[in-house]
Amino acid sequence: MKLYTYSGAPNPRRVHIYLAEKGIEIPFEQVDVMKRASRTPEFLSRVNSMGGIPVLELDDGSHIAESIAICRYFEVEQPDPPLFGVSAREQAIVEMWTRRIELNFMMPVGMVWIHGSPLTKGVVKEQLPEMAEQNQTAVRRYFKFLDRHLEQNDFLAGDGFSIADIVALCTMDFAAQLNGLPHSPEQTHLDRWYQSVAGRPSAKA
Ligand SMILES: N[C@@H](CCC(=O)N[C@@H](CS)C(=O)NCC(=O)O)C(=O)O
Repeated sequence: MKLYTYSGAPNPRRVHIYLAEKGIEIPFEQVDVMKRASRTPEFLSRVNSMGGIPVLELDDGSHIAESIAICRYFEVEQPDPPLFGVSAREQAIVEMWTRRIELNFMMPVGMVWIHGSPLTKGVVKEQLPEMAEQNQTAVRRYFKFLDRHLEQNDFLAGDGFSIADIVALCTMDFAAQLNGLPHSPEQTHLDRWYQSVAGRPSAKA
């Protein structure tokens, strides 16, 4: 078993944090996505037909792509501590927040990265600056939404730390560190949550 990953990339980082929370150690292999190493004919045909990382390679030679699918694999293999909820209600709430963060938060940050970053200029076919601007606005709006939600909740899905917090933390750091979009410390509820999750030992994974 091994994980194809790339240090500093937000989607593989979800898996690294998740594994650290579980205390699971597996070997990994770096794939330089900035050099399009996950888009070679060999990688596309043998590892992930969609291109991109993370990808988990199992001992039988099969591959699982998508960060959340990889974490779900380990959740079944090692349920404790639970990071996808336990009861039907908890699992649904965790799923709800994970999907919200991926679709309404990570997606616009990704659009800012693709259309507004000098680092992706040579990699994407065409950058559309107005696309970057629109999505910057969407990200800033989402910070406000999260701040309001976290006024009433310790963690995104309620009382307990979950995969939804991991996805949101990776998105926040990606927004701030690579896209110049930090949250405001005046968003005190979001900031309290951020300091709490970023301060966990797993966040250094
Ligand atoms: N939805 C996927 C997204 C994977 C993804 O976009 N990975 C990025 C790195 S953060 C990547 O590999 N980009 C390079 C490429 O797609 O060629 C997941 O959650 O794993």
